[in-house]
Amino acid sequence: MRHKIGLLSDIHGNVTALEAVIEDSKREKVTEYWLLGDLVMPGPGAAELFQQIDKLNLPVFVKGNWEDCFLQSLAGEIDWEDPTDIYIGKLSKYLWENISVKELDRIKELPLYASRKVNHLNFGISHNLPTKNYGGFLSTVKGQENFDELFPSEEIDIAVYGHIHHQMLRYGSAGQMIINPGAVGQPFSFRDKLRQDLRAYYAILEIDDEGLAQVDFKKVPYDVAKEITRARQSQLPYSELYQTLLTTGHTQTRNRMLLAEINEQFGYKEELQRFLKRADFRGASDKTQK
Ligand SMILES: [Mn+2]
Repeated sequence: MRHKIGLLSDIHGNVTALEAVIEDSKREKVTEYWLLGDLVMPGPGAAELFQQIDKLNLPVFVKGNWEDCFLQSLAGEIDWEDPTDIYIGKLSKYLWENISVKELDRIKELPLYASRKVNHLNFGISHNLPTKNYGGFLSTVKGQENFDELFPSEEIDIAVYGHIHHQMLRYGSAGQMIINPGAVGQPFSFRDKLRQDLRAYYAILEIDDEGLAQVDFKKVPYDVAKEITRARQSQLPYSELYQTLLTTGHTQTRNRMLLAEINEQFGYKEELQRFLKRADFRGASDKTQK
């Protein structure tokens, strides 16, 4: 049987990019989708992201590090001296306010790793490493031994992961394949000329009875101005930084000087401390509205 599988990763709250990719994938007659994590933040997308993915045949959804950052912020795991922690905390508050209990529970229940058999091929699917969804262990320049850790079992023929925001195809030491579809909502390259291509990236695997017939690395144009307007209208915190991200490809997550200035200007630290102290608040189970 012939399958066309859409690999979607690192949407990062960018609903407009996600919509464009879904539309393109329908034209391509994709039959199922695997979501490799980092669906949320720092973009304005919240409940709409779930509405979009719920329209898809989506048997795989693994948890990215930003999903964990969100849950950790809500659990109060914040270094109050770190402007980046406050930035992520404030974005987490925004997301919490704009999703339902059901969606929050869904994020909590996501697995780190999934495996699928398609025809005779075994796939291993993770955001980053099968047991660790964060860190730079699998960036493009790392050594072969790092990439071999994508294969926790001898059974796996093809490993699929996201996280590094680069489209990539390479091999494991035992001849296995490794495929990364790049980022839907936040494409990136260290190289200036390559980073100028800020379309929405994803990939399609075509699998037939003989094997992996085709890997199609795609880049889909989308309406960046519309996404920026969405961020403003949703009153997304740090929306000016989000605009910079969408138009230059540069994230400000680790620009602690700039984040400290914005946090100070809007009183985000105190606001977040008040929010997390609320008696009716503590993660999912106590959330009764929306
Ligand atoms: Mn990630």
